Amino acid sequence: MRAIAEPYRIKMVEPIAMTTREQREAAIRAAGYNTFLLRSDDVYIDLLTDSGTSAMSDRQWSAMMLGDEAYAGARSFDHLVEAVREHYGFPYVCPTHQGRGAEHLISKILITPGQHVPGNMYFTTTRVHQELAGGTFHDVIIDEAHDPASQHPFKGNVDLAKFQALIDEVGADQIAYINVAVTVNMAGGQPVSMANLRAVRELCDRHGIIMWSDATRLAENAWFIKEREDGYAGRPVTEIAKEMLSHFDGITMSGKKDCLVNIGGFLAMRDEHILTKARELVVVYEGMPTYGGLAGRDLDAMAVGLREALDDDYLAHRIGQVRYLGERLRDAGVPIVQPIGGHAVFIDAAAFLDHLPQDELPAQALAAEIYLDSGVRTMERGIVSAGRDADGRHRHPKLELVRLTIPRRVYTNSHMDVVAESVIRVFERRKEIRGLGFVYEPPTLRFFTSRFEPLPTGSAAGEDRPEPALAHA
Ligand code: P61
Repeated sequence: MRAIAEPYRIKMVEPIAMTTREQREAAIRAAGYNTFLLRSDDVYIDLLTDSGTSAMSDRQWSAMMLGDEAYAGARSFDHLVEAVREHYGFPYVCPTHQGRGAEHLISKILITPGQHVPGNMYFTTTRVHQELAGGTFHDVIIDEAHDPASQHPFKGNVDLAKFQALIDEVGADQIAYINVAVTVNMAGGQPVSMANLRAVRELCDRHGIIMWSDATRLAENAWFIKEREDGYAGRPVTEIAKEMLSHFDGITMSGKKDCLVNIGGFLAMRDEHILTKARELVVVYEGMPTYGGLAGRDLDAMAVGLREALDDDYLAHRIGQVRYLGERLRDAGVPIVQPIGGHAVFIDAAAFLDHLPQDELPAQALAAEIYLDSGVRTMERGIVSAGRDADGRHRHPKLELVRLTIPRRVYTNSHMDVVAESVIRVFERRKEIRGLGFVYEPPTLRFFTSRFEPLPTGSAAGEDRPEPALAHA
């Protein structure tokens, strides 16, 4: 196979600082062992998220200079609408400050309290907004998605039998809509196949159910369809993406991912009534319907980035870079979620730290340990992220993961080498790693701001182990 180099050259650089082990020890202690609470200045390679961390192109920066900052009716809005119509195929757009702004609006619009919302695995902000609107989330993803070792090529697929069972149980009129994420973040950046989207559409049509999408990483999903699904190999991603989106009634979008911008999001849809309701709400929560909490320049940057993210050469490198890191880890025996996903490599922390029970927060502990080793910042995606159920008990997700998230167009494969070496080093001395306990826990989205402390030495599973000190508000 031929090497794939970055399909861009570097015109501006941002120096990053190296830190000493001593500095990192002080920094992680001050952050309560939560990588979200580290200062960016204390981080060497930042793989916390691919959200809002993309490098923009020269074309995006020049579009920003032409942004129209009129309070109402700005032409920057028209540019976004044109791009969405051309590439996503939706006639109507309502901008929001970021993805969760769009999730907030659509949850309020489509959910009547008491209704149910199936989806292909939960996402933190998505589920919170569904619950705040009075809905109940149901996971209808295929079982393979919960198994880190399963090699299923489309682990994001909806399990049609689970979806049908929910319809039979609660009745189609009690289902507000189905939310299909492309790709599925919490499953490891796993894609949904075109065949599955077609089948879900059929089921929705049969029962009169709205089919919505969290299209945050739609370009990456389209790339996987091109690579893995029969009949799509020779086709441009622009075509595949448009076909994917043709199955949906509308989408919520976090532009911070596959629109290659640092801030922004939107709702896009076919139904004028939903647009009218979105406009009524957006003026309350975000801003005028033509800017939705963004500056005109942000809308212009998003319109350009939306197109760039659908470029085949860009995606070949993007997905290739994530795979490069994943394969280095896998070849060294580090347990990771397979197949390697679109935006991140996910370490199976339960297998990596198999001496720690889930209640000792293995993924949180591993993220802290990787930071200590090299200054590489990663993110917990396990029991801490899953939060508590309605009865106040910890949810115990099947996946206990650490996410190494690759920002778009930011790092080179030399950075990936440094990351791989660090994780492998930590893996070699994994038995020394201790668990963590909560010392502060907020009531919602706790992973962002919780604080932890190391559990005492010798508190390994099976021994006399103190309960983590919980301070649930
Ligand atoms: C991330 F730790 N993702 O992956 P907003 N849908 C999907 C997302 O991935 C997503 C949003 C909606 C982030 C940022 C983040 O628990 C966390 O523009 C599939 O961030 O509002 C965001 O879009 C929301 C990190 C969000 C988290 C929630 O890093």
